[in-house]
Amino acid sequence: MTAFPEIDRIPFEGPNSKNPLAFRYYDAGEVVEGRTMADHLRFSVVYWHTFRGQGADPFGPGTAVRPWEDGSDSVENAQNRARVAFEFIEKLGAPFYAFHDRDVAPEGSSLAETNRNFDAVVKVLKEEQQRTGIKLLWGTANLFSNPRYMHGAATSPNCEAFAHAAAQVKKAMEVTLELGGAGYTFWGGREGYQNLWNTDMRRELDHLAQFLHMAVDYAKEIGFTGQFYIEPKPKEPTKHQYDSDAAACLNFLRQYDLMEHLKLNLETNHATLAGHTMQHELEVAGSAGALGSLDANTGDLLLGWDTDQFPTDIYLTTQCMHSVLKYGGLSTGGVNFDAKVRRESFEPIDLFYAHIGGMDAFARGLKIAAAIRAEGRLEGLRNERYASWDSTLGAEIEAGKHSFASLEKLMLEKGDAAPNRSGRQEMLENLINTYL
Ligand code: XLS
Ligand code: NI
Ligand code: NI
Repeated sequence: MTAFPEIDRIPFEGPNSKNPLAFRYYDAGEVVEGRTMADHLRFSVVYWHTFRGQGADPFGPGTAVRPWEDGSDSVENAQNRARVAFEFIEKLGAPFYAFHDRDVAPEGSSLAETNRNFDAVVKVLKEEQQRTGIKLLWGTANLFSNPRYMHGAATSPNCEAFAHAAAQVKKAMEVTLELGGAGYTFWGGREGYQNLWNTDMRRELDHLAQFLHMAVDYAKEIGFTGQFYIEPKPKEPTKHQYDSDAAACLNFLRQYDLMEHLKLNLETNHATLAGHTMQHELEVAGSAGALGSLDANTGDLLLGWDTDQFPTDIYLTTQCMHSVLKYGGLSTGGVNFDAKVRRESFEPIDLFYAHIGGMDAFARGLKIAAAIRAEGRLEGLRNERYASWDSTLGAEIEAGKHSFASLEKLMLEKGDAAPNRSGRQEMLENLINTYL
């Protein structure tokens, strides 16, 4: 049985190709800055959008045509879907995938039954991983869909919701270990608040930290050495999510002594919802040594929610890959397409077009970023902007050899600071455009 009989493995055909089912820039084996594109980009397909998304919106039901679905919530249907997913990922040529526990298998009437359903599908995932060589980028648990988590999971005022979430994450970590996952992600689904009159923020944050410490402890206990990630998002589903942006996550991790255990999984549309650019978030995480993985997508300029569109903007992917290269590359992380096809793009083949476009956009971004770095003009001009810090005075201040008193003495003698230099913003923006 094949779900995509008309599609072969997506080939690389180069920039002149007119074939919409071919890569024009993503050539897995091409070497950039000493590593293959496949190794730099570590593309990953998400199960929740690509195999569970139905195209529903608040105004109408799903539109997606998925001929392999039998319409039931059975384990058999879930197992069959898993095989279809691997056929898709293999034909696309992405080396990784990512899933939530509840994406892959149906929830039963008790936790024990749910775990049995999960195991039955994990068996197929494992077989398919072995058959295809496709690997798990990260696993995660859905701690936000079931009504028991209406007030949050780790931050719920109901301690049994917390306990249930703990049991769920324990199982999801065991499965991630069994499938050889390179990481495990915590995205705070409903870990936030709708209203501060009914919220004990300090207590909720303490609980969230306790929860993450339990996960760290359990990883040690079972020998899971994959990377933990925390994924910032400012709002949706709650009005205010605690992990609102990279800076808030870093502050939380530092406050609760978790910095060494978690890195950040940054998502473009979450950055923009927070009023930041993705580049800003990448710099915040990267400069703190906490850049872990990317949830690659994009929002819509005119829509104010998490539209999770496939990234096609070369300027954006150039910024992403420039920061990734600058901070030493994605080691355990990847470029994970947390993106969904539009409701109007309802045919199975649209899933291919969407991912091919995203992969090509990132491959181009990688090549452009590498070209910028190879020429070094941008870096040179930026360093020049800070040249005063390499002078005697700058170096002395940086080395901690000055105080307010010594600097006051100096400035009283000089009378005023040396003139500033132009920031050259427009010139640098023009420079970047010469590489596009
Ligand atoms: C939702 C998040 C979610 C995480 C995984 O907005 O992006 O999909 O990536 O739980
Ligand atoms: Ni995400
Ligand atoms: Ni999202």
